[in-house]
Amino acid sequence: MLGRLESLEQEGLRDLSAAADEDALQAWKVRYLGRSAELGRVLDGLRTAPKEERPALGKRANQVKQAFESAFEARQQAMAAGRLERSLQTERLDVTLPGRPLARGRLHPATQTLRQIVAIWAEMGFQVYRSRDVESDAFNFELLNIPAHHPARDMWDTFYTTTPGVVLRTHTSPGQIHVMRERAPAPIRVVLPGMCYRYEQVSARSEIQFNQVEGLAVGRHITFGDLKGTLTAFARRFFNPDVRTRFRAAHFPFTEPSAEMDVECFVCRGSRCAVCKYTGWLEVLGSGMVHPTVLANGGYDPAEFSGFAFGMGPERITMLKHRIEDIRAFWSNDLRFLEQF
Ligand code: FA5
Repeated sequence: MLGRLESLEQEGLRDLSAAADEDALQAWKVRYLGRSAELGRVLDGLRTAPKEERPALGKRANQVKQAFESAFEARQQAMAAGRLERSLQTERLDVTLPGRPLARGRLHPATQTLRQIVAIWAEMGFQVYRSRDVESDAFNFELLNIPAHHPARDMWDTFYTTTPGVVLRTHTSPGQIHVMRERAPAPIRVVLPGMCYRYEQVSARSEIQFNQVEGLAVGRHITFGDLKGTLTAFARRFFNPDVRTRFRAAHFPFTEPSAEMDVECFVCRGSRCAVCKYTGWLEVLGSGMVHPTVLANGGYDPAEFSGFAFGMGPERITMLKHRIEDIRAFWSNDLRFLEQF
């Protein structure tokens, strides 16, 4: 029996070194260390062996078992190390290769300007108020002191809808009436950003769809001086701290008096160039003191209340700031243009 143990050990170790893969290794384990393995039967047979041979036989059988177990473990580890080494070779990853850059989205230049404008007004205590793009003729015109057939309607070429009396707003000014009716008789300081639509010939300066930022302040003692001071403070924050402004008389039916604000041309600093059309000034916005009729339409008594309003176009301001010559670039979706911002 001792002889059989010797040959079993040699056979087992030889078979183990011939096991080429994980399946073969497991089959080997079942065969040499499993429940019905020959070694187990030898150990079971010890009971029937002559008494004086039993200690030596038992000792040898245990040695063979331990030899099998440690050889199995070593073989298993070697196989795992081999697998790892192979996968490191075949699935090699070069961590020094430069990554692929992610394409990052960005805000449209008009949106960037719109947000910048709104942020400055918010800092100056003006709340942001949104009103609808689709308006009634009453809000877009009549309540703003522009009755039907009034010649001033020519200033706003309108997209009419198939529903009589419903239009796409031509400016953000109808928002003034909405805010006043909601807040009267409390004081108001709001800005109203939003898209406007005009049935116009598209040109380098004019689009049929563009943004405006409306502003409205209503209170008991608001003067034209407040209008000038507030709009100049805005221009200083938006353009540069020592920009010069000028107010030119203008006409809007919903403000009286009305004025357009120009800023000193920041290309030539007032010394006249092609950007400012050799005037030294750039037009930035329309403004004025809220007309008494409009105050009354909004629910404020014009004998007690006064206010100022203004409207500016972020696309035109962006054009001035970045010297963009054609407004059509904003909506033509040309990435070469958009990616510059
Ligand atoms: C108005 O629309 C008045 N509602 C502004 C106003 C509000 C005056 C409150 C007084 C009190 P105007 O038509 O000038 O005014 O337009 C105001 C601004 O919108 C212009 O200065 C310009 O920046 C922009 N804008 C007007 N038409 C276009 C257009 N077709 N394309 C791009 N921007 C335009």
